Amino acid sequence: MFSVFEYLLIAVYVAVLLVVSRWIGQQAFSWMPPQATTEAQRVDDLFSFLVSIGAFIFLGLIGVMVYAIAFHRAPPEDYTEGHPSRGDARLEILWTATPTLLVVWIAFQSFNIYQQLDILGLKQIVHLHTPLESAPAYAETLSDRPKPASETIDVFVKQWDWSFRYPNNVTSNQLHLPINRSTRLNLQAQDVIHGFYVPEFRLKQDIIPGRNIDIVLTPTRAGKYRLKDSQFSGTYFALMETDVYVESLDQYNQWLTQTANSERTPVNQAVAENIQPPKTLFNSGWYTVIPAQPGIANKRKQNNDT
Ligand SMILES: [Cu+2]
Repeated sequence: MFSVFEYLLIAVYVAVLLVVSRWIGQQAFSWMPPQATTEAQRVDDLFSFLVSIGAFIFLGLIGVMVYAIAFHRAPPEDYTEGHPSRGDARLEILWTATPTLLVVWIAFQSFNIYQQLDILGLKQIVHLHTPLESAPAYAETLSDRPKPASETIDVFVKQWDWSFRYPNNVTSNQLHLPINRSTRLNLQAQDVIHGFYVPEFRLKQDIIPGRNIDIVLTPTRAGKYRLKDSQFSGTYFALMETDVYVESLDQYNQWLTQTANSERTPVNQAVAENIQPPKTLFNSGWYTVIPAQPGIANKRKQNNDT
């Protein structure tokens, strides 16, 4: 069917493609914001691998098309049909098995990384619905806790404000995280669904009212980041951003003691916007939730005020 030369050509082409698609896969790391957690590295490794596969398939197909157009072009005025090609069982098996194996492997890899991330994964959902377990539900939620973390920070979110309660009972509107230590964030929403999302952390977790949702993360890169709300949560949703500081343990502890000794009222952008007169003459009259004033910082009242 093929000449030796053609087999050689295909082999060289595949080898070049492997090198080029691997290079493109490496480039994928620079398309993302910096990696600031160990979790981000796992996610980016998978992404880079998927980009490599995508590049290999894309360039492979383009190459075959260009080859066909360049060397197997029909002569002018030739409108006859091409060589019929059907019923090749080997080919059928090859092009069914290859993508199937690839997709199964990607699914397995993704699931594996998802489990390693230790966010509220399938593991826990499946667990909760297993009737064979006789332990009471409250014991189960305790044993279901993900891997131990050296810090636990409570995150309270409401329309439209983030607040964080630290182990020494300090409450602040800023998220400070010690570097290279695993930290558990216990996420609690008061009103509607919000979402915890820091692009540099590569973790995104919905926060559902009435449920305590944990995520465990290990920051690896000092710096200032931006926490964004990933779920549309009403009128002042766009203002639901706050600063995240990843710093050394010393700086973190220093900040904690400093904040514990200063009592100040945090500024709430949503409240500030809400009391401003409307900027247009047209009043839609649409209903909106009036944003609540933030509680005084460092008082343990932010959980239940409305
Ligand atoms: Cu929100």
